[in-house]
Amino acid sequence: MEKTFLMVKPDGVQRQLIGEIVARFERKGLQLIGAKLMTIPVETAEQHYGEHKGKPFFNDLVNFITSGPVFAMVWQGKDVIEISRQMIGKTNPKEALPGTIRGDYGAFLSKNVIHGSDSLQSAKREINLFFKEEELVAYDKLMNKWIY
Ligand code: IDP
Repeated sequence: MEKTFLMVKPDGVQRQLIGEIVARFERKGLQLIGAKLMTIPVETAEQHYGEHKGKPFFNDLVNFITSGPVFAMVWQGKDVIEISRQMIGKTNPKEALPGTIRGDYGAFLSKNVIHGSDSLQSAKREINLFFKEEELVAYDKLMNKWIY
């Protein structure tokens, strides 16, 4: 089964959206296999957003993502990367469709509530950056036979 890294950003945690967001992915039929509330060390944030290094918003991005706790998660399911990106919506909440997480809860580009891996490669990299192997819990979800 495919895995992805999803993270409620500091704005989402402060706005008490963790439950809403987890509920959406659960109802979609995806499986939570790891989660933790944590404050991201600056070096980890710089690695996580490495592709944006050198861009004008990079420092603000790192400052923001390390400014308060995030809720880091690993979810599993068939095509989970594409499905979760669809559910998250476009990067800029102004353009994200209603019904998506950013479309429903976000109002500003740099405070867009949630992060989700955008490819198999970034999912692997981000899961390894945030989670140790023993923090991921493999378990049979009986409901899966009604989902797939
Ligand atoms: P994504 O989060 O939808 O994958 P990325 O392009 O990887 O989007 O950008 C990472 C994060 O950086 C975005 O979620 C957003 O919060 C922030 N960001 C992206 N572009 C800009 C910008 O032009 N100005 C300020 N912040 C930006």
